[in-house]
Amino acid sequence: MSLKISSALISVFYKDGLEPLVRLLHNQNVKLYSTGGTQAFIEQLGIPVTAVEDLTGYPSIFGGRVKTLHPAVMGGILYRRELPEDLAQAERHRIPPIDLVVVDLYPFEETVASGASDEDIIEKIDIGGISLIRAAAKNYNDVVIVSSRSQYGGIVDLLTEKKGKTDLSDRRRYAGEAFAVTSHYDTAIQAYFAGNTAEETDSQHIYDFKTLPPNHLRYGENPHQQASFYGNLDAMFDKLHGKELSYNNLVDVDACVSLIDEFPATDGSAAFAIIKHTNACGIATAPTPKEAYLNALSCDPVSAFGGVVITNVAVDLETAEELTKLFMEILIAPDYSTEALSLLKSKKNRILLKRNAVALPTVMFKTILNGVLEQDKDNQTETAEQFKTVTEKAPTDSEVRALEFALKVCKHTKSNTIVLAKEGQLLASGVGQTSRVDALRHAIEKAHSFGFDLAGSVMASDAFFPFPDCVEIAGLAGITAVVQPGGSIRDQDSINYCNEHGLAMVTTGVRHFKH
Ligand code: 93A
Repeated sequence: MSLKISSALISVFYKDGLEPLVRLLHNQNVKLYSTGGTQAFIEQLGIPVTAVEDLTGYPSIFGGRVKTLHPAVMGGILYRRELPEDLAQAERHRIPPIDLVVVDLYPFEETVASGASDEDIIEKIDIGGISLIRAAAKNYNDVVIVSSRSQYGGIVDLLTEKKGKTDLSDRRRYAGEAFAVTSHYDTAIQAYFAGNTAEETDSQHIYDFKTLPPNHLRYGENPHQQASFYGNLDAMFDKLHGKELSYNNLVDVDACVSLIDEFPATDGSAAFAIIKHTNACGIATAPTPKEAYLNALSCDPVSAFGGVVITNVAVDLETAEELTKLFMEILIAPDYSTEALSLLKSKKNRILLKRNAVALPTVMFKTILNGVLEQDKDNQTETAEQFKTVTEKAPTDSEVRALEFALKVCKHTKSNTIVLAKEGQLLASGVGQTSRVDALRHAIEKAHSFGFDLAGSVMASDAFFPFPDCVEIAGLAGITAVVQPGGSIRDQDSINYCNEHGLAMVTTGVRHFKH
C-alpha cells in the first residue's frame, strides 16, 4: 500500500548529511519532531520543528538517558492505522501519528575503538534510539524506518521519486535493514562485554556481514545491477574529498590495498601503484615519493588514465604537483601535507582517501553455484631466503631484488600472468590470459611499446612452465633472470634452455594463482 508521510521523528547522533533529507521533508509538508541536538540542528537551517518534549509533555531526564522513551512517542509509532480500537485509543490519549522515524545511534563501536573509559562507553549504549528503530520496524505496515546515516541518500532519492510516498515493499526493506542495524549494534555491545578485541569483533563481522548496516551503492558492476557494501568504510578511510565510491571503485581500492601492503614503508622507500580493473598498470619503489610515482606512471601512462592510485607514504607537495596532472578516479595515502591536499582537491570529482591502520579479515568469500566458497587470503610472500637457484648461473643481487619485486606484483595480478620488472619498477605484465605464453608475449610487446629495453630485466610467473617455450621467448627478449614456482614434470627443459643461454632461474615451490 502506498502511504504519504505526514510526520517524522528525527533523532540522530551525527548530523552531517542530514540537511537534504530535512529540507525535502519540509518541502513535502511533513511535520517534524526532534530531540535536543537534532532539533537545534534543524532550527539553525530555518526549518520549523517541534521538540519531542512538547509532544510528550515530559522533559528529557537523567542527562538525556530518557528522551524519547514515552508512550506518546512509542504509541505514535506503534499504533495500527487500520485498527479502529488503536485509532480510538490514539485519539483518546492524544497521540499523534509518527509515519517516519530517522535515527542514527550513539556511536558505540567508535567509542570503544577510541579507547574511551568504561563509563563513557556505557553512556554510548543507545536505548531510546534502538527502541525507536525496533518500534518503527515492527510497524513497517504503516511506518518508514531510516536506521543509519548511510541511508539518508537512499531515502531522499525514494521520497523525491515517489513524491513523499512509500510502498509497503519499501517499508519492509527498510525494516529488514533496521533489524540488521540493531542486531549489529547489540552484537558489538555483547562483544565488548565478552572482552573481545576490536580485531576479533571485526573478523567475526565478516562471517555475519549481513548484520552490518548496508551501504547502498549507486549500482553494481554495471548500472542495471543493484549493489550494497557491508562493512565499515568509515573505519578504513577518512574520505577527504570527491564523489561517492562506486562498486568498481571499491573493488579497485581493495586490490590497491592488498598490493601496496606488500611494500611497507618501513625500509625508507616510497612505493606508488596505479591500478586498473584490479591489476597494476604501474608500480615502483624509489627513495622519494615523486620518483616512485613517476616511475610507476612511466610503466604504462595510457592505462593509468582513470586509474586508482595508492602509495605507502604521505603525499608531499612536489608529488601532488605531478599527481594532479593525471586524470585519476581515486588517490589513497596514509597522509597528505596540507599544501598537497589543497592542490589535489582542485579536481571536483577526484576521490581522496586517507587510509587508517585497520586490521583486515584474513579470509575471503565468493558465491558460486548454490553456495559460497571461503578461503584464506593469499598472505604468503616468498623472498630471497626461499629462492632456490636451479640453474648454473645464480641471479645477481640486483636481479634478486628485482625478482622479489616482480613476484610480489605477480601475486596480485590476474592469472595467467607474467610480470616483467627491473629493480624497483614494473616494466610490463601480461594479465589474465588463457595461456602463459600469451601473457609473456603481451608483456614483451607492451614493454617495447612504452620504450623499455628488456635487456637485463627479470620475469616472474604465477605458476610453473609446462614447456620451455616461455623461457625461450624471454631469453630472446633479453630477460636474464626468472622466478617461478617449479614443479612441472618438464622443469628440466626450461632449466636446460636457461643454462644454454646464460639465464638464471630460481624456484619458490609456491604457486600464486589468482582467478
Ligand atoms: O540516551 S538514550 O538512550 N535515551 C533516549 O531516550 C533516546 N532517544 C534518542 N538516547 C536516545 N536517543 C539517541 O539520541 C538517538 O539514537 C540519537 O543518537 C541521539 C540524538 O540526540 P540529539 O538529538 O539530542 O543529538
